[in-house]
Amino acid sequence: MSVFDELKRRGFIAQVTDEGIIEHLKNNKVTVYCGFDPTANSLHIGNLVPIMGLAHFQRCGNKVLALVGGATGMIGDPSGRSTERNLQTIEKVKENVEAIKKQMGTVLKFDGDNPAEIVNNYDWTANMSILDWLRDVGKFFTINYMLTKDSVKTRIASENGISFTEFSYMTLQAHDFLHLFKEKNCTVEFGGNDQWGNITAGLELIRRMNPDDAGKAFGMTFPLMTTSTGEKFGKSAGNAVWLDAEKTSPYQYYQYWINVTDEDVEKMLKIFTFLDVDEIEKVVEEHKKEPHLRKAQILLATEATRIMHGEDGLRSAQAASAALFGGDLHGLSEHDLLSIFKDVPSTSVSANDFENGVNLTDLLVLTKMQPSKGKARAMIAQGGCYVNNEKADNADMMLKTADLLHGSLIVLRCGKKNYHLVMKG
Ligand code: 545
Repeated sequence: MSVFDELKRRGFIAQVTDEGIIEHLKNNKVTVYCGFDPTANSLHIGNLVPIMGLAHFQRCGNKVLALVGGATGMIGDPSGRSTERNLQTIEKVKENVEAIKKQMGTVLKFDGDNPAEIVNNYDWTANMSILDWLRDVGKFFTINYMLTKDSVKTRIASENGISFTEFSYMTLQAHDFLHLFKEKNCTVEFGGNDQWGNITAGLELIRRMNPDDAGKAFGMTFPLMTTSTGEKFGKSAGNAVWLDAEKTSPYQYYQYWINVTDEDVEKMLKIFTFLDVDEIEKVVEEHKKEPHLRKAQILLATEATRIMHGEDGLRSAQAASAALFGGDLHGLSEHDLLSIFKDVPSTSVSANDFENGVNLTDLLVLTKMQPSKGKARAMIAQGGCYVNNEKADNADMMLKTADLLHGSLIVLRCGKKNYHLVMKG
C-alpha cells in the first residue's frame, strides 16, 4: 500500500498542494521532511502526530529527514501565534536540539536499512551573510506574496504588529525546502496545517529558482488535533503531556491515554498506534457494545506507552495503575505514588513518632478514616483495613519507620476505595 493511502485512512491528511502527490508517492521511494523548532527541551504528545506520520513514510520504504531548527529556532515561527516570541539564547537552542534528537529515536528508526536522518538547518544557514540572503533568497519573494500569508495577516491586524525578524521566518523555512530538494532530492514537506503557509512558500521558492522544477515538489499537511471535550489536545489539567519520562512519568502518560473520551478514542488509535486500521475498527465496534470496560482506551494506552517508554515503561505504568485497585505498592517510585494518590487526603506524623512506632488503631482515628477506636478495631477485625495495600490483621500493630515507602509515606486504605496518605512530616 502506498503511504498516501495509509496516511489517508488513518486521518493524517488535511491538505495537499497538488493531487499529483498521489502518483508521486505510489512507489514509496521518495524523500520527505518535517521540521521541529527546538522551542523546548522535550517534545510533547502534540509533536508526536508528525513523528508518527514520518514513521509511516519510513515503514512504507520512503526516506525520512527529521529537521531540527537550530537556525529557525533562533528566530521564531509566527504561524498560529498571536504575539511575538521571546528570543531564545543560542545555548538553550543547542541544548534543546540534543534533547529532541534523542526523543525522535523512540519512534523513528535511525539504524538498519532505510534509516531516518536528522538534519539541522543551522548547518546550511548560519554561515550565510545577510547580503547573500537578501540577494539569493529575498529576491525571490515579493512582499505582496508574503503579505498574503495568514501568519502575517493576523499579526499585522493585531495591536503589536510583527517584527521584521518573524516576518522573515518563512524565507528561512522555504530555503530549507529548496536546500533539501537540491541536496537530498527531498520532494515532500510534511507538517501540521499551521505550516501550510511556510510549506507553500518553499514550493514558491523552488519554482521561482528554476521554473523547470515546478510541480516536482509537494506539500502535505495533517489536521491539528482537537478533542471532543474542548480541552487543548495534549494537555492534562492544563499541563503538557511530555514524551520525556522525567517530565511525564510512564504512569501519567498511560493515564492520559486511558482518559481519552469514547468520541476521540478511534481517531487517536489511528494516529498514535501502529495497529492495523481494520483491527482498530474491530476493537472500536466491540468497545461500543461495552463502553464501560474501556477496551479501546486500554489498547490505546498500552500501545502508545509501549511505543514511547518500551516494555519496561509499560509494565511500570500498568503496575502503578493497578495500585489504585489494591495492587502491590513496593515496586513503585515515590514520584508515581505521589501522582497516583495526589487527590487522596493526607496527614503528617512526625519522624519521631515513627521512630517510637504509631499504633494503627490510633492512626485510623487520627486520620479520621474511622470515627472511634472501637470502629477502627472492628474494621481491622473484619479484614477491611490495609497498610500499603496489604491487609492488616492486628489492631495493635505499630507502624515504624521501616513501614514508610521510600522512607516517607504510608498508604492506608479502609474498604475498597477509601485511601489516606500518612506522610512523615
Ligand atoms: C522549521 C524549519 C523547516 C521546517 C519546519 C520548521 C518548524 C516549523 C514549526 N513547526 C512546529 C514546531 O513546534 C515546536 C516543536 C517542539 C520541539 O514551527 N516552522 O516546531 C510544529 N512542528 C510539527 C507540526 C506542527 C508544527 O514541529 O508541523 O504543525 C505541530 O503539529 O506546529 O524547514
